Amino acid sequence: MFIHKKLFIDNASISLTMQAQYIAFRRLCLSLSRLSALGTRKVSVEKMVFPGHITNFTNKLELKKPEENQAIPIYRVLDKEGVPVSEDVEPQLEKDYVLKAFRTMVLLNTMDRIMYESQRQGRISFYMTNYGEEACHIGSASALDKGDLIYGQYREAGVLLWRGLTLEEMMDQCYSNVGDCNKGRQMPVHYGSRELNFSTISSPLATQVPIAVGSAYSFKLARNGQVVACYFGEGAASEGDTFSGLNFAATLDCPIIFICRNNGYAISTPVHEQYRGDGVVARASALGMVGIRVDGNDLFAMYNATKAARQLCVSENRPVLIEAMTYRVGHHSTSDDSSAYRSIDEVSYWDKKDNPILRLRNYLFRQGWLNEESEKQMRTDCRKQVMGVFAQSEAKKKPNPALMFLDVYQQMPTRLKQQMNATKEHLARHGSNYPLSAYEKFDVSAF
Ligand SMILES: Cc1ncc(C[n+]2csc(CCOP(=O)(O)OP(=O)(O)O)c2C)c(N)n1
Repeated sequence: MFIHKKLFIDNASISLTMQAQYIAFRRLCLSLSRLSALGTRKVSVEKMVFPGHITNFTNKLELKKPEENQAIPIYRVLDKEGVPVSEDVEPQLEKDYVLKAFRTMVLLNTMDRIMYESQRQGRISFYMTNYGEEACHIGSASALDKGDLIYGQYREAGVLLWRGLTLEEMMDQCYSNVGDCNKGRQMPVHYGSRELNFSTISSPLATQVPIAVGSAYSFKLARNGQVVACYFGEGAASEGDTFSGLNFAATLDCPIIFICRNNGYAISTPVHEQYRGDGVVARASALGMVGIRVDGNDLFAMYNATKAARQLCVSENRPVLIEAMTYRVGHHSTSDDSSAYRSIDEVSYWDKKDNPILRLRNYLFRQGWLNEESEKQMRTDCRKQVMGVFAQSEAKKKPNPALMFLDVYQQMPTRLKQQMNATKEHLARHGSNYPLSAYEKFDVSAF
């Protein structure tokens, strides 16, 4: 017979095994504002029945309907005209920062237009634009620390641009030329940068989420004061990996900010076919995580929310989920024609009436920090800059084809070496059938 040591809490006695669960769950309960009153309430024997749960019994048969909960509101600082929504939330950010943010948004938009056209002309194989999501990227990225590690999905080029990835590095990646960080191996827009702490993007949706949590856990153990930021779309949020990642982050108390870009569509799938609940942020409290829904078209709101989330992550080792409400103004990718599944009027509203770049532009004009002339100059400069780099990237050769055999493993296995040598011999005999002039020399001497 086992005799459990007893712990007495307000007349209730629970076993030691339950004690640990009790403490963990009580901490969680205390953190949720709607349950905060429990902190002072007496816990009776009847309440402590099931491991890890503290709540009342009820004799009222009530099926909980989610529609009875109020939808979580959207935090915003500027309205869609670029006017602060109230005097108390007047953005406190400095002129230099705001102008730099605006310029980065315009630069991203300019690059998108040129690269999109480039794909239409068959100069690159694929492209994905960031139209409509510029403030979501720049607002969040600018609130992070340089040492924070970022995992992205594929539609976060603005985050990289803000971090300092050069236009040249981006275009080289899209052209899969010698300057490409992936050595020409991945599709366009799959950027990455070790120097900028941005983990290389890969296509399978949501796989970055649990990996990002692992990194955040290692940051926690290292106590390095850094956080991880992990971006994903609301479509990717339906993947099993997203649930696993969020749940691990919550139970392991990881310093990670999840930034879900809810842009209304996952290719042709609208959100009403993606989920039935209150979007993605409602899942935060279900998992014991802090959450906030933000107007993703509002640079200031994104900045403030990310900054606050970061502070909480660092000071309390708690994950935060930010749901950024935005709209995918462009097609999903160059392989998509979105007019097949959504109206031109709908797109036009978000492009012309509630657009993050226009909103910030209006704010800057009102502040007297930008005018017609300086804006025109800025746009001309951005275009010149993009076109200059574009021409350079296009002129560069493709990488040494032998590189396709490198980095499969850290050390090249014998069989792979044999395949590489066989390819070399094959090209020596049949090279005229391949576009070798566009490539650097097939060279195996380096490895
Ligand atoms: C595991 C997996 N399933 C399906 C796909 C195909 N796919 C690529 S993008 C995409 C839609 C993703 O939508 P969302 O996460 O909302 O991001 P958005 O494109 O709107 O930015 C799908 C289904 C994939 N890449 N990986």
